[in-house]
Amino acid sequence: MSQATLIQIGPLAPQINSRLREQYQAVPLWEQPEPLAWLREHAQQARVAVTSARHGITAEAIAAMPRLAAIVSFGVGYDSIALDAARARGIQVSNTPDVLNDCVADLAFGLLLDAARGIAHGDRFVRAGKWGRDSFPLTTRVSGKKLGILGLGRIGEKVAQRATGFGMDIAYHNRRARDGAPWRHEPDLKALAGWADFLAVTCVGGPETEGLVSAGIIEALGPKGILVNVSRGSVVDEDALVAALRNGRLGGAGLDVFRAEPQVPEALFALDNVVLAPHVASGTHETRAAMAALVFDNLDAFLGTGKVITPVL
Ligand code: 8YV
Repeated sequence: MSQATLIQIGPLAPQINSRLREQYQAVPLWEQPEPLAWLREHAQQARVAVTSARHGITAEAIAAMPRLAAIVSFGVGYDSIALDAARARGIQVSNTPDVLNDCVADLAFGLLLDAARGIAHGDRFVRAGKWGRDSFPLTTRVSGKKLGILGLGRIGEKVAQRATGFGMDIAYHNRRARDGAPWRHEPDLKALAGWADFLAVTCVGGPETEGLVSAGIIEALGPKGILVNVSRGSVVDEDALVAALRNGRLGGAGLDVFRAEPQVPEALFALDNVVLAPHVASGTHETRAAMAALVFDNLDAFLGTGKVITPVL
């Protein structure tokens, strides 16, 4: 029975897949008809699993690899990785922080601008030949407005910096105020939503933030408010969001993430006050290359020294 030492959980970009296969003899788990059974039979010696924020890794898969010592993930989010199972076994987990901050913040700001100013809506209007026949509605000013940030981490901070250039008044909600952050900390998320014109969600995903943007928070943001989410769909009560957007209790939304990707609530397709993106905030050539480089740096560091360089655990 042949044994693999490096398992790749799910497909990444083709160049990454081939480099993993050729240089590290990685076995593509997704090509096995019964992945868990395959792991139990062929991954008893596996030391490393490579995955991504999208594919994650389950507690069952971890349990099926008794010698697993490192999980190297492509992406900053780790809500799809069974961290408790990894922690219990002392398995190192690495992600790709920092290298994507600028691009994620750029897209967050793009979604905000688009949802407020109707860029995609205007594009549809022009392409449909409506210019000259119908009038395009007035939109919402962005500069000088109030921006609330839910989760002032490394990405939230980049969003705040961009907002500074737009002359915005900025406040944020974290469980605790961040040392040295020049922006106002608001300990009550509902108060932040009630104050803000725009609420940008940039916190981590996972159980600690599940449903944080509830119906009540959406209500507080209100009929003129705009919600931007580049974090995880799980942070927002999606049913409440869709209902509020449909009946005008929320002004608009710019969304890069959804609860059950790639499924997007169909009710949103008909709404011109909503801008939809297919989870691409980090999806630029430059940032994806930097993320891939960090995956290989973590992999090489673990294989060479026994320690990953950007650990989550
Ligand atoms: C990734 C992401 O592109 O980094 C993350 O956590 O959500 C995205 O940047 C994607 O999920 C990688 O699988």
